[in-house]
Amino acid sequence: VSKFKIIESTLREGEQFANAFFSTEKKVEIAKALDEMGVDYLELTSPAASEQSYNDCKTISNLGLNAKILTHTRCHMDDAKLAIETGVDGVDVVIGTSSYLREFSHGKDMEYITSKAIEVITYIKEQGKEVRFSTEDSFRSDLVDLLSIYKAVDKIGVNRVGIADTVGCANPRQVYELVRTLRSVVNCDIECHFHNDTGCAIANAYAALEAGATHIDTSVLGIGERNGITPLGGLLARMYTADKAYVKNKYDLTKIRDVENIVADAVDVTVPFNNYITGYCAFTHKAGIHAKAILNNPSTYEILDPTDFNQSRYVSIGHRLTGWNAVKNRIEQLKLGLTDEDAKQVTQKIKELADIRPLSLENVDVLLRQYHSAKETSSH
Ligand code: HCA
Ligand code: CU
Repeated sequence: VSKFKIIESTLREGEQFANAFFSTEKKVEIAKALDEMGVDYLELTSPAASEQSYNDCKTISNLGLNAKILTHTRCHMDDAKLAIETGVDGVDVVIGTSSYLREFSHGKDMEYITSKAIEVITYIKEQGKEVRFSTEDSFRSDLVDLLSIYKAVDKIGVNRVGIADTVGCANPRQVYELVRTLRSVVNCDIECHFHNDTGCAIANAYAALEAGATHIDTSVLGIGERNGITPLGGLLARMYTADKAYVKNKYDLTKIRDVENIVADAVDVTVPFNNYITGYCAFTHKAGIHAKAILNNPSTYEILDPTDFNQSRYVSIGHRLTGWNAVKNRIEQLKLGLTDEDAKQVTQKIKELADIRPLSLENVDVLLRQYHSAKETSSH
């Protein structure tokens, strides 16, 4: 699982998010920020979508970023030609293969799809560019159809084949099985794209990697069509947990928050409270028992080390679940020099007050200081 590549699709799938409208300047800013983080590829909206989309592919290809620049097109020669004109490093080609898409979208049969795929892939390769071929709605496509088309494109030298859970219906076990099967049929790399309609987008990405996939599509904060896809931050959290050294070495994890802020701002949303790594409570510890252990050794209740992500840990103490060890720690931070017995007493006071209303850290500090000075006065 440790070796994997990220195809960052905020500038393609992310543009399909309800609120997204990216100016050229904003795209450039996002592209640079993602590049600094070290993502392997940036995927851009098809140049066939609009004139600005076409120009933006050119602009971003010319930035001289480390990340490879891809654009994402339908499986059409016209689109492929436009893509090549823009100077991108590669093209992610997609076509629908499920019966839904064949009936209600493009209306083509598998024979036609296969011959088109071969024509388009051959052309892109002849231009010296990287090419991926993916089937939209893979999990509701016929397995025999899928494997035969992937086999055909692998044989003519496609760089990657892609699996897409377009509607977010797949679960990790199904993903593992499909990728495993595909792994035994093709030699090329395998890219996976997971929508999050039913909450499996990160778990599915992980299962895909376990089964032999090599590339995962992400977007910042998971933005995309409907409720989006595998979020970049969440995938990094998952992969950090699987192989910390590899992930820390390859990606600049301290930049996640900046990238998310740029994108959140651009699409007019706030970072969710429970977001992976950057949600406001992602490193807040509350229960007295947790707080005590955290103060002794953070790993007791933290799988992610906040400092690796340039985040800080917060131990919350102004509430009824608080414990005297955490309160004592705050007393020490304030250099108030109270005894354990004092800490226990003042903790009881905090609990009494917090049963009526939650206290801010400032409220708690005032209480600790009052206790301290009351004690000083009485001892003189
Ligand atoms: C879409 C297309 C896509 C493509 C994924 C891919 C999907 O429906 O907008 O290229 O692998 O989810 O199927 O985003
Ligand atoms: Cu998608």
